[in-house]
Amino acid sequence: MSRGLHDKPETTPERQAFYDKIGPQSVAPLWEVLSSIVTRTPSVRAVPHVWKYDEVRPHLMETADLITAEEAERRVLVLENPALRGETRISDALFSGFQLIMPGETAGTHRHSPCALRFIVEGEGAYTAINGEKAPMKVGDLILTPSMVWHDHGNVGDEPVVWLDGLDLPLVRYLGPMFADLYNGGELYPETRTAFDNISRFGTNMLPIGAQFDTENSPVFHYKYEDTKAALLNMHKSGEIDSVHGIKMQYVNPANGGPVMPTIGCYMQMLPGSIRTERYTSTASWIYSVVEGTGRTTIGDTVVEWGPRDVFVVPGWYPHHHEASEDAFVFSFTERPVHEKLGLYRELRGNVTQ
Ligand code: 1HN
Repeated sequence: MSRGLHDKPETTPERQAFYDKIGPQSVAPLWEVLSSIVTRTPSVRAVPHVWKYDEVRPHLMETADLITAEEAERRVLVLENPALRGETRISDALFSGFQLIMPGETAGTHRHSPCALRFIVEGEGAYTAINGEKAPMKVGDLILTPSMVWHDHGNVGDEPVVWLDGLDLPLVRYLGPMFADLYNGGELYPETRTAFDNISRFGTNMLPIGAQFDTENSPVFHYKYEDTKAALLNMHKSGEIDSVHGIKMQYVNPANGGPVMPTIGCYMQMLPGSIRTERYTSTASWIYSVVEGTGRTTIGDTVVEWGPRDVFVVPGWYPHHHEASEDAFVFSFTERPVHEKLGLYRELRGNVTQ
């Protein structure tokens, strides 16, 4: 841990006796803790880690025999940061987990104040319905369920479907404003619009005349991988490659050009084969989910090897750089928009030291 504002004063017996005396009144000396709290640079609790899909998948498939999606409400295996076991989080501010839905199952309609994204990892034939509008899932698609929108999932296909959930749950728990309801005590929200309506209205570089927006959530809640990948591949043809990010695009809210939800930003990047990026260090944490390709990422002193469907976490202020062994497409999400809104965001590019 980096040194703080001052050297912690010695805890003499006389001082300890004083602290013991004042403790019962719920008061404590700041100078005993100041150096460990106000550090020169971030002291993040989460550690770098990779979850290999081939190792997690058998456990996930076993859950299908253990509990139904209905009984579980959401059949999710949480990706718990090894340094934060039991805290239901992948990084200090974010939640992530793999969710499984089997053919014929539904996961009922509910809503909650934490916002969520799903990034589709395996299978076809499932959907998420948002306020009664279905978003049919394909591998690599991004589907958003912003704060307090009604959502349910179903699988009308004939194979298991798995996606990665990402939520700002730890952040909302910390701040306090947690709210959640079941739709009509457990009913399914009725179908309101045809599938892909949100994309037609808001996701084709056009907006309905008179459109007005009263939230920071993107009115597009489904971003198809075929479109995302086509954009990155075409950009690659220009030959312009960012030394830190390769070719990296942010999914945006077409109403304001900002992140797709107020607390979570989502990105897709192409790392052309044999690239070695320069180091990137940011105050925010990043959760990466590999769609295609193989490579490795060095996060501080930790090296993680990755391939399709693997997930890894880069906690805040860890320098990291990527090496791709073949053309790779990697999705990521981050609480960076929160840092930016609070005026706390910082980043370093390359081998600068702080
Ligand atoms: C949730 O509602 C979903 O709707 C997924 O699919 C994961 C994790 C924590 C709290 C609520 C979903 C969740 C969740």
